[in-house]
Amino acid sequence: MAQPGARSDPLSVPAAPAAPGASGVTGAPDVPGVLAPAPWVEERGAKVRITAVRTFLTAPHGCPHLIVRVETNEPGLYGLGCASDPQRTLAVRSVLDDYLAPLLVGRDPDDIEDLHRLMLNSAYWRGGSITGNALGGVDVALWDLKAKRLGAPLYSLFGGRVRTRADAYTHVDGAGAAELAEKVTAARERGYRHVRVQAAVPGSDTYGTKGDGAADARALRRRAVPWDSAAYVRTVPGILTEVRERVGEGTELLHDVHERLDPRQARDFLRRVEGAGLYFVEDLLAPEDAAHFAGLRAGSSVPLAVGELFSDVGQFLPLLDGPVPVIDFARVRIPTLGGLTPVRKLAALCELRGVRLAPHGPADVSPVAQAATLALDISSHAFGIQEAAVFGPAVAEVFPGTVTARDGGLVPHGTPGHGVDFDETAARRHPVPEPLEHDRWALLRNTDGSVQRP
Ligand code: GCO
Ligand code: MG
Repeated sequence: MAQPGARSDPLSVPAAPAAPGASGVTGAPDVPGVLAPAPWVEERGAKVRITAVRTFLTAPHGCPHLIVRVETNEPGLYGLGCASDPQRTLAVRSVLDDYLAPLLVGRDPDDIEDLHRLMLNSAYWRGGSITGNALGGVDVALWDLKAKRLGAPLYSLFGGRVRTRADAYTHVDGAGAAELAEKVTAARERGYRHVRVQAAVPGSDTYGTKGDGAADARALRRRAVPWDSAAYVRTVPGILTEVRERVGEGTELLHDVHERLDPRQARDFLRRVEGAGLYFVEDLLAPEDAAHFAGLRAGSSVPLAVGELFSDVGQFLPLLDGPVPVIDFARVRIPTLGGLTPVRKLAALCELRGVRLAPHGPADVSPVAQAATLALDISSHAFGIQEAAVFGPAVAEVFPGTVTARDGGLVPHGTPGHGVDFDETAARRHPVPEPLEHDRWALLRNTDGSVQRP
């Protein structure tokens, strides 16, 4: 792909070397290049220091992944994080290469809380997925590094295991109830007890529509077919209800609206889908309409999962507040929310408020982020259900240790750190696509020609 900023190496950009004495900080001669080290660093006499924060782009299954490697002066000791934001990959990479790497080189990697606050403050302005993913990539790498230093699996640092496996859901999509019920049954036979079901809507572009032949595929790529909310609300609840009738009880069915309804349509959708016995409906509304979740909860008993588009854990607070929370599942995406450090705090609050975690984990979350998420799932009483991507052999080659679902669940390896490594040589065989090639959903329009807001 094109490499803006004239990067010399298409895959790896080393951090700018710290100029000795560049900080001009007196009293910290053993921390060359570090601007204002933490006051206790000298006192502690820490031997391990960050020597580089490197970023790598790779797309072994077509979706761009941005991997962060925090390296140290101790031979072989490094941590790996995932900063993958498929919609803003290069901007996140710039935050890492141009801002966070120079800030971090020379520092003691042990003080994760301190470094997280320092990185957050360095942006001055708050929020946004670009800062969030960059921070999230470094944060997970620091946790991985700390666990490796201690020779412990990451979940041990979070209090240890509270379960042996994280139940996971897989995806099926298709044209109608008969086809979908067959696919749910097939997923069930592969061991999944939780299945997300997306149904095609005739005449409307939506998730679950693969198109029929090359002409359809081209139209879908251009998003030439509009999104039709009214048809979606009329059609999908009935299909989900029929799928439930066909598969019977015992398999949990989930559905993702991808934030594509307005509050009035969302109320109507919930009313129509009551009989489908869903495990949850995900993201009925765009984040801008989040104030309406209280009304949805008051009018329906269908469990709600919310938050995939949030880029700050604070956005969950109004939904968890009040006499009773208005959501059932917090849909956390660990890279976007700034990593494990803030998400663990949110998880603790969810536990206290009786809300479950339903971490985001489709194929745009790399195996590194998946493994970090799994460490939280396995150690938190708030855990509810994990979305699990099905990664192919090319992904497992780039990411040795990739966890794959078995019997409908994910089990961490128990090796030090989060347990997933990164093969730089294999990664080079999978260049990332051009920036606008990946996600064409942004081009989607409504039947009246207006832009469809996710
Ligand atoms: C999910 C998500 C994905 C998103 C994707 C965007 O629940 O799995 O909604 O389907 O579309 O993460 O990059
Ligand atoms: Mg989603």
